Amino acid sequence: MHRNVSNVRWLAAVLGLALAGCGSDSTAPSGRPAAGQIAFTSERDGDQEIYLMHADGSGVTRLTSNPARDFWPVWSSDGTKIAFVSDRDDGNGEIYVMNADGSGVTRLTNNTASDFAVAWSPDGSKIAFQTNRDGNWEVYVMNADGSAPLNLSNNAVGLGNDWAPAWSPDGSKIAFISGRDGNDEIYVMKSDGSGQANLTNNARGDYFPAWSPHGSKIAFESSLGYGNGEVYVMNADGSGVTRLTSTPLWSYEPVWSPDGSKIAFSAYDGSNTGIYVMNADGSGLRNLTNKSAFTAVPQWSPDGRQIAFVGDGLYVMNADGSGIARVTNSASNFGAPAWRPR
Ligand SMILES: [Ca+2]
Ligand SMILES: [Ca+2]
Ligand SMILES: [Ca+2]
Ligand SMILES: [Ca+2]
Repeated sequence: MHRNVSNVRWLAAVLGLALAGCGSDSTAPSGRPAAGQIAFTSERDGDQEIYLMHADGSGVTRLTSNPARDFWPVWSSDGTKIAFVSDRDDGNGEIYVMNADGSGVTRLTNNTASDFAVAWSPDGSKIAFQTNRDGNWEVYVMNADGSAPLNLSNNAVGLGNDWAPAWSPDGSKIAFISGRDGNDEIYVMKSDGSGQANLTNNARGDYFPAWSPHGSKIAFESSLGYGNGEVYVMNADGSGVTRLTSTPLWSYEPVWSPDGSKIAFSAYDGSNTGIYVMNADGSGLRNLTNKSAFTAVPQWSPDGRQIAFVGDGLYVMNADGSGIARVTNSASNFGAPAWRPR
C-alpha cells in the first residue's frame, strides 16, 4: 500500500465524515458571495497548528499557538466553533473546542488514552469521538461541553475495535466501523448506542461510511469480491448494496456532493492517487485532477461549487475540475481541509 494513501485513508476515515454542514448564506464585505473559508493543519511554524484561510488562500490566520501538536479541526454545524485534538496538556491526545477566531479554548476530555475522531452532531449539542480508554477502540459521545461521556459501542470481543463515528444527517443514528466480527464492517446504531446492526456483513474490509445528504443511503469502500477496493452504496438499513466503481483503480474515500447528485472519491491507479467524481449512480466517471503527483481527500465546499483536496499543499478547484489552484505553499499539511459551514 502506498504510504501516503495509508496515512490519508486513516485521516479521512475519521475526519472527512464530520465535515458536512449547513446554515445561512454568508457574504463578503463587498456584498458578493464569499468564496468560503477552510480550516487546516500545517507545520509551517515548526509544529502542528490549526489555521483558517479564505478558499483562495488569502487571509491566513493561525488559530492555535503552542509547541505541541494541534490538529484535525472539525467545525460545529453553525460554523461558530472548531473542535480539534491537541497533545498540549498530557501528550496523549485530548479533544478541545475553540471559537472560530481561536479564542475560548476549552478542554473536553481528560484521560491517559487517545481521544480523537471528532464528529459533531448536526444540532451541535453532542460530540462523538473514538477513544481507547477502555483498552480497545470505542465510539463515545459526550455533550458539546465535555460533560457526560458515554461509551456507545461498548464492545470488547476479539479485536473489538469500533471507530470512525459518522452522524446521520438528522442526528438520530451514528454509523461507524467495527472489527468485532473478525473483519471490518460498517455498523449503525441509534445515537444512544442502542440497536447496533452490521450493515455490510461480508468477509472483506468495509470502510469510509458516508451518509447521503438526505440520510437515505450510505456510500462506502469495500474490497467485496475484488482484489482492490471499490466504492459501493447501500440503503441506510444495509439493503440494496450496489457497486458504483469498476476499475483497475483502488477507489476509496467517497464523499457526497451537498445536493447528493455526485460522489467524489480518491483512487490509486498503481502509480498515483488522484481525485475522481461520478454521478451518484456510478455513471459519468471523471478524473478531476489528472496530476502526476499524489492528490487525495476531496472535500466539497458547502455550496457544492468547489472541491478542496490535499497534495503537496492544499488545493481548491471548481467542482468540474477546472481552475485548480494551490492555495498553500506548505507541503506539510496534515489531514482533511475543513470547509467552514455556511
Ligand atoms: Ca502546536
Ligand atoms: Ca486523552
Ligand atoms: Ca470496542
Ligand atoms: Ca466486512
